[in-house]
Order: sequence, then C-alpha cells, then structure tokens
Amino acid sequence: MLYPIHNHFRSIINLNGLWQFDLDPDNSGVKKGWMQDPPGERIIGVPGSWNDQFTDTHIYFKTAWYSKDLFIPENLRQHSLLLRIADANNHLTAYVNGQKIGEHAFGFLPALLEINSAVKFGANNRIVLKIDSLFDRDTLPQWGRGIGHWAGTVMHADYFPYAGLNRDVVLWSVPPVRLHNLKVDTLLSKDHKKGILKIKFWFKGLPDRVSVVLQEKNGRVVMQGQQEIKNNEGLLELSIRNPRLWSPESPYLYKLQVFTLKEGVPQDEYNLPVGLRTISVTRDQVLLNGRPIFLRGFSRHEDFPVIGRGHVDALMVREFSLMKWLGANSFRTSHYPYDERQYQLADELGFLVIDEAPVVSFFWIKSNFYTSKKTFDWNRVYSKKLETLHRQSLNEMMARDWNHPSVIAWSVSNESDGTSRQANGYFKRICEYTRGIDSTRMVVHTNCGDMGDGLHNDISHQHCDMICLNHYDFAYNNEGRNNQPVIEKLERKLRDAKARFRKPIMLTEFGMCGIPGQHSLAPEYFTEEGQLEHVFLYLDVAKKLPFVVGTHLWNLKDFKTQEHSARAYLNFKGAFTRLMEPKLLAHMLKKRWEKSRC
Ligand code: BDP
Repeated sequence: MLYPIHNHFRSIINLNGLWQFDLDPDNSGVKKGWMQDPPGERIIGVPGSWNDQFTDTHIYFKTAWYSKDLFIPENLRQHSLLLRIADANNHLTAYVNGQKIGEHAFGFLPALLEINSAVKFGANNRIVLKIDSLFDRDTLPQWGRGIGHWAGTVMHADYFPYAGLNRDVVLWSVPPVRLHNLKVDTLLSKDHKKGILKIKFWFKGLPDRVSVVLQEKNGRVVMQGQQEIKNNEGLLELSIRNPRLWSPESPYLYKLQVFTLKEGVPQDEYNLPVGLRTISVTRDQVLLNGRPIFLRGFSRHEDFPVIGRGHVDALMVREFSLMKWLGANSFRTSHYPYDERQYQLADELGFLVIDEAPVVSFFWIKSNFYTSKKTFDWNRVYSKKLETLHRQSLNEMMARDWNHPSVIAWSVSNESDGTSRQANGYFKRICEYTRGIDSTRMVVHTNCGDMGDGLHNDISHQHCDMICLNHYDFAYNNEGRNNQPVIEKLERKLRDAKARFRKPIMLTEFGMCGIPGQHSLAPEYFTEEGQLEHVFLYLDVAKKLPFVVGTHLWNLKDFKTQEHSARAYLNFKGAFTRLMEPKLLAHMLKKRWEKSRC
C-alpha cells in the first residue's frame, strides 16, 4: 500500500488533532444511531491510545466511537477520496455521513477506504469511526486470560493492548487514473557492476502507459523506462551500471519517479526512495550484497507514557539516536508492524529490520482454553478463520513494507507453539504463502527456545530461512547463582538447533529485568547489575558460535505490560528506561560493542 505523498496530482488533508470521543461499554451505539451522530461527550487527541488520556479508561477494552466534521471542497469532486487510517486498534468500522464505508479487522496496518459515494462536496461531512477493542479466539492478537483487574478481558501477550487511533488519519485525494501500488525488487550481477530493478505495478482506472525515472540524490538521471499497461498491471525491468549499493554503513537511496499516463497525458505521479541491495542465506550466514552481516540490536515496542502506542516523530528519532549511540545496526518490530515512518527512517539511517506480523503467542491459548491436555484440540487452535486473518495480515504488511531496503526478513509470528503436527502444517502453509508474495527476503518465525512444554522441539522452524530463538531460561528459572550450567545449556541448545536445522541462528530475544536505580553488589534479580551480567553471559555464548548471526536484546526500553504477578508494573528488561534514560546495561553495552561485534 502506498504511503501518502503530496504533489501536483495528490493532496493530503491531515485529520490528526482533536476528535470527539464516546465510550460504548454495552455496544449499543449502532442501535442508538451513533453512526450518524455520536454524542461526543469527550475530546481526545489523535494519534494516541485512549487508555491513558483519561483517568477512567486505562483498562477499558470495549467499544468506543471517534467523530469529526470535515469540510470537503467542491473542487475535489473529480478525485478519489481515500480515508487512510494507519492503525485502528483493534477492529474498525468506518462511517461517513451515517453511511458505512468499510471495516478493518485488526490493528497495526492501515485501512484504506474510498469514501466518494458517501461524501457531500462543498459541505461539511461527518466522519465516524467505531473501534472495538475486544479479543477472542479468532482475532489478531488472540484473546487471553488476564489477571488482576483484567480478569478475562484481554489478549494474551506480554505487552499492553493499547487501543484506539494510534497513528495518522488522513484524507488522501488521488486521481481516478492512478498508481495503486508497486513492488520494486532489486538484484545485482555477480561482480556488482550491474544493478537490476524489477518493478511490478498495479493501477486503478485503466491507464495505458507508465514511465519511470531513476535519479541520484543530486537529481542526476540514472535511467528511464516506459511500458505499455494492460488490465491495470505492468512489469518493467531496468538496469543500472555501477550502482551505488544500500547498506548499514552507506544507506544510499535513489529516487524513483513513476508517471501514469493515458492517451499521452500524465494522470498521476508517485515518488519512492529506492535502495539497491540483496539478501541471501547460506548454511551459516546471512549475506547482504553477498557479504556476511551480523545483526546487532534490539527487539522493540512502540510504547510511551500517556500516548501509549501513539506515534510521535520526535520520540522515534530519539530511539533511533539511542540505537546509533550504542552501535546497533538492526531491530525487530516485535510484535506487530510499526508505524511506516520507522521504516523510512531505517532506510535513511541504515538499520536492518525484521518486520513482524501482529501474531503473538498462539501457544498460550493452549493453557487458556483447555485445562486438560487430553481434551486439547490443535485444530481448534489453528482454525480456518484465524489462518485467513493471519494470511491477510501478512499480505497487508508486505504490500505496505516491501519497498523498504531496510526490511530484510518477514517474521510470520512470535512464540507460537510449533511442536505439533498441526502447527507444523500450519507454519509450512504460512511460510509458503509469505514466500509466494515476496521471495526476495528471509521468512522467519521467532520462537521460544526454552519455555512452555518443550518448545525447543519446535519442528516448524524447518520452514524458515533462519532460526530465530527467544531464550529466557535463566531469567525465569534460575538455578542458583552458578552461571556455568546455564551457559552450557544455552550453548548446547544452540548447537542442537544448528545440527537439526542446518541454518543460521539468531537470538531474537533474551534479557532480564533491571529496575532502574536498583543496585546490588552481587548481580541479583531485578538489579541493574543482575541484568547486565545476564545479558553479557548470553552475548559471550553467542560470540563463541560462528553460526550465530545476530543478537537482539529484549528490549531497547522498559515498557508497559498487562497486570501480572511477574511484572512490577513495567517489563523492566530495557537497556533504557521507559523515558529513554540509560541504565548500567546501556553504558556497558556501548563499551562492549565498540570493541566487539557481539
Ligand atoms: C518473550 C516474549 C516477549 C516478552 C518476553 C519477557 O516474546 O513479548 O515480553 O518474553 O518475558 O517470551 O520479557
């Protein structure tokens, strides 16, 4: 899906700001005609989760209504008007002037709804968005059993299910004959002297020609091409002599201009930064532009006080600055696709990204829904409905993010149980589906190497290009302060996984809580010293093993999670506090990474 841009043919009306807001705890708004006109009892800021903007909505996970009036001028009548809601968490139903214009089933990915049929031009229009923040067995993420104040209400994952409009809402006016999406794949000749751009186009409104221009940063035209279009689709291949490649050390971006034409007349223009790079995998390594890379960085969350999961550019820039300061070169968008500007900045600054679908902890459902293992039915866990949604989320994530050179892998899920025959079949289909849409990146599923009942027996890893392990044995099951057995066990696990799957391995999560300001002479649980020692033990093991191609610490920052007896309000596994102040771990990590890759 194209990111909104503004030019001769396209214009953006920004709908962020203050909206009217109503809670609807018994979901009776539709009966009361709120699609037309909700009462608007509160005012809320967008983007930003609703949970902490008020004093009574912190754990409100039911239905809420957003409404706003918008004047749409007469001169937009000839355009297609797209309401683009970058993240409505969790289930969106949208109305314009009382008319339903569409739905979107899960958060973290944009809803794009053409609203022309409901619009009054040259007049005020009422935009009403109903958001249901309810989880069940067939939603993404799935329902889980909350504890404490939450009992029975939420999804089961270790993060706070921030609800509402967390990202931009815009009305994008676009020409009726236009580019709908494009996929730019980049290839390199063996000697790197020739770069190839394979561009697939999708259009709306039956144009007859597409023309493209590739420019360097300074505006110099590198190459141009044209192609006839039939049935709203096109394919174009272009080659560049002596291309400048994209890499973390030198994240060079070309500028691609795409012109859509009909009968010789330009109808639309779209611009896109393009980075030329390749990703491939051998038995032991991940190669970027044919050279081995080591992924050093963090699995993260979008999380900040008050705004919850709301996107703010300045906060994002600060997080990237912290990662640069430490010497990180990569991150994972655990456990959902992030705001689109995160990937734009990663392209610009040279970060490598593992992009994760909003699918987390399918295996937890096992302990939630069934008390007895005997009555446990895997077919109910991996239901058809869930699989359809899962595929839809992958499809939407890839169609949104596939033009970012920073994205080097698709993570289809985090910590789902892949030990059963059914799960194995499920993940085989899911990985094949993902590769069918994009074969130019790795497909992975990050899994838990040492929790639950035997996830180290995960057979579904065989369908992935790299083995991604989250590992917490020591953090949760301490065997006293004797580190030796822990180190040996971790090393054994990694060697076993290597022998079994014969693929490169990455530690995608490991860490221990360190409450900021809590110190001890001995490295105890929950102290900054304890956290530091624990993380460094893992890094030492990873460093020893040549087939470990990356380490992502859990987490860059402390973050809010659900109420739980194992969490002292926040998950304190961050190298930085929730407000982005460095802990002991951050300082020592910086020193370590200055000298060593791991
Ligand atoms: C992993 C999960 C992550 C948790 C982490 C932890 O992937 O979401 O926050 O454990 O326990 O299993 O801190």
